[in-house]
Amino acid sequence: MKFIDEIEIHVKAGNGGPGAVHFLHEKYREFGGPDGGDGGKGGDIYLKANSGIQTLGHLLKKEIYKAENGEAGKSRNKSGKSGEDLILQVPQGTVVEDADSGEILGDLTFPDSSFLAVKGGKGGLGNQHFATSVNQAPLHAKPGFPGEEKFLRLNLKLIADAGLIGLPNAGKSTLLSVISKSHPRIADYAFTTLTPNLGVITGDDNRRLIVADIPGIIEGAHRGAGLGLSFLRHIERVEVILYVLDITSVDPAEDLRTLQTELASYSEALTERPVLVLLNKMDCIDYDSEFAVSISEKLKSPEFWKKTGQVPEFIFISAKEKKGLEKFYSLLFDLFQDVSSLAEKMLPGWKE
Ligand SMILES: Nc1nc2c(ncn2[C@@H]2O[C@H](COP(=O)(O)OP(=O)(O)OP(=O)(O)O)[C@@H](O)[C@H]2O)c(=O)[nH]1
Ligand SMILES: [Mg+2]
Repeated sequence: MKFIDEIEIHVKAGNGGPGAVHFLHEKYREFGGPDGGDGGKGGDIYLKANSGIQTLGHLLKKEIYKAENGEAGKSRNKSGKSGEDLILQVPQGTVVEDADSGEILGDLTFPDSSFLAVKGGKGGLGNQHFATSVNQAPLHAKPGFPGEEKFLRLNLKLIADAGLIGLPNAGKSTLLSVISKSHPRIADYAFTTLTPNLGVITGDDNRRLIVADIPGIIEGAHRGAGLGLSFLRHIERVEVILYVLDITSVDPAEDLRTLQTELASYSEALTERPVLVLLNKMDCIDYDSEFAVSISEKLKSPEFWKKTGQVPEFIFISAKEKKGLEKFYSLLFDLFQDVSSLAEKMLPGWKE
């Protein structure tokens, strides 16, 4: 199924059924009173978070989603059957907006959370209600009320604790594949990853963190270069940013600057999150080479970080050879000491 993370849907709840006009006919009682029952209520439409679904693509199938109408009232004061509710399954992390006003209506982040999108109309009253002392045989009943109708914009924001941010080819997907059971596509060319991947890291004490791997970001991404920045929505809610740099690049520190600038142009708030810097592909150079030392010096200097005001930890790793990962885990889990991991709230409902 194609990964679709933003769609608009048209939803229409069921109409209420009409009330009935009916009179009691019984043996020996030819002119019994009015006994027309009420119409049934129209079905509601709910959106429900389902951890087994990863995209909104399946909702592109229909032009309009309609819940069932209520049935008409019956004789003998019997109400019509209510229309059945319609439940649309969406991935966890779906944000619901009114497409016309832009108002945020709901956020389906928690497992099995559900949201009443449109309400079915009430059924009309049957003629049983309209008998009066002057009119004991009312010939009218009420029609049902129409069901609500809305255009909704659904926006998927994946749920993750930490997000991998890097230029294309830095090794983000390779890293995700070695720290979790996730199997993202990995290749030696830019923009291998076209849609986000999630993986779960399990720490020594069995604490878990969800890590998101997203497509690579290049200079000018905020103006649409490369794959643009829209994928950053998937890390909007992460607690920690993990910058992945390729140590074999001409100037990894400059790469980091590019990433910071792009991130800031998407959301200043994102740049205020705690950061870890991962210098990947260390199997390709010596730790004590002049180059490695000069990068370390740069990343240690408060001058480099003066905009954010915090000098983050950085670690040399090799995703390919699984080196430096222990230190990475310990620093990462340390950052989550005071914040609760979303994974803890989401799992076990969430499937890797
Ligand atoms: N030598 C070496 N190569 C690595 C390492 N990590 C990743 N690679 C290689 O770098 C290339 C790119 O890796 P990916 O994991 O696809 O990179 P990515 O950052 O996900 O790239 P995009 O999805 O295009 O943004 C692949 O050929 C990997 O095998 C590493 O630690 N050492
Ligand atoms: Mg990738």
